[in-house]
Amino acid sequence: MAKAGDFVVVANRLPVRRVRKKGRSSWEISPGGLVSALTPFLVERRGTWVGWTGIPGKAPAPFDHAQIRNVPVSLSKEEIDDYYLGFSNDTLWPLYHDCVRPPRYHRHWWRKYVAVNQRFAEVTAGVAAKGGVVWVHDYHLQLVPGMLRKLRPDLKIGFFLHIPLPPTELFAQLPWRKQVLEGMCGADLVGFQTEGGSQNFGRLVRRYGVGRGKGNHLQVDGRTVLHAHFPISIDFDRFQKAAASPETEQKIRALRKRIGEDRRILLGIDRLDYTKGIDIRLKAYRELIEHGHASLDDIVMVQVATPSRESLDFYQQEKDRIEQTIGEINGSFSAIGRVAVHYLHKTLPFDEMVALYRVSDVMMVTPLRDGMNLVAKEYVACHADGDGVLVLSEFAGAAAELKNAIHVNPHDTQGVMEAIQTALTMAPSERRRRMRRMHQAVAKHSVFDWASEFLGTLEAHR
Ligand code: GDG
Repeated sequence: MAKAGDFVVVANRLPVRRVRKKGRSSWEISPGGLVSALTPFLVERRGTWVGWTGIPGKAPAPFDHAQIRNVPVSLSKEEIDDYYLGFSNDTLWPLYHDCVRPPRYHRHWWRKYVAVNQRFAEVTAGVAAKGGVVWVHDYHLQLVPGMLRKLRPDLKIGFFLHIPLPPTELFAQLPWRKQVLEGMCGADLVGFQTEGGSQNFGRLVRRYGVGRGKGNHLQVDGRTVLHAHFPISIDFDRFQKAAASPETEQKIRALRKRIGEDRRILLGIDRLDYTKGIDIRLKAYRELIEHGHASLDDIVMVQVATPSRESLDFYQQEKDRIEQTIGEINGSFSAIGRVAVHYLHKTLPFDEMVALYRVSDVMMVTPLRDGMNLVAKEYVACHADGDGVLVLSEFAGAAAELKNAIHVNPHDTQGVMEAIQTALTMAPSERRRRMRRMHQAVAKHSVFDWASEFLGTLEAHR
């Protein structure tokens, strides 16, 4: 029988967040793909989750919530600035996304990144059972596998990077590149979203002399480190069911009434992040109208941009730029009662997001670089009807699986505009054929398959 500490997940954030209702505060599950993917495994194995609560200061004592043991790690205000906002989101995030913004390198950020990773490793070492399995997540915690291996060589350690790993030419910029690779190589299994990410890792480890070997097996300090790609997915049934519910039908009718029965809807849903290419699709949309390729009597755009990392300059600038562009488009082309772009800067409730996915005729996913992009898969899962067209950047990890999307190069505005035109004029039979194929592909590989494939490979590793 499973005992406490046999299975430990380590991520920057805990799966719960503190909420205040009627003057009383309590813990609530944070909605999100990773939490729902791992919950069944955690419950079955009496699992533990190590992470930050989201609140600065001293960490509360470990507690149980929804059958999962939560072990909080403390972060001070200064550590949030340097480890989280600084090194994780202003150094690694832009560097790993093809330097679409210049990464900033500061030694004091790095020092805090090391210190916080060490704390996560120590807390984890204190709760993992002998011979237990530990799964570490994402770019915030790349040093944890190496640190944990030193503290607890008996553990089986897996690491998964949710964002892309760039090629040598870019990764080489990082002043602490060798330490980061050594940290990741503390794991027995290192997982990536795409084959390209996994290949980049192998090359980098060999290039900087951290390990040797061919193919996906690296020899590091007398151990074998396996690296491979495990494309993440979604809780397909949840989206499919929600999309087919009578409540969604009702919401769709209400949306249609407000937006216009005959106008085709072009949708974007993203975190407001400069990697997501929101500006690109706006530019393409603007040109489409400006050059008379489409009329606002027939089309309308809806862009949901959920607030994200707003204290960082690049995010603030991106928000200003997007809002200015939308203002200009609406100012130039809208008429009373016929808006060109509906813009929502907020996080929508799940059921409203699903209704938008269902009602939209064209989904625009145009990131400059994206680890996977779950929005693309969610849209497809909501279209069991076989309708709807997905315009998808070739630089999103999802492009490898969603081959029947209209692929675009997001650096090519003309190409994006033509792709939207193609989507709008595609014959219904072709549209359905493509969507059905993508729907089958996503149905075949849910986020639960992703987690069990990763854990199965980790447990089989010797
Ligand atoms: C990182 C990687 C990788 C968005 N707006 C609303 C809302 N969302 C939900 C979506 C989706 C999630 O947020 C966004 O996931 P993405 O995958 O698109 O992007 P990142 O946040 O950048 O995620 C990415 C992912 O990790 C997983 O490994 O795919 O490449 O960058 O699930 O549904 N949810 C609700 N309201 C909104 O307004 N309820």
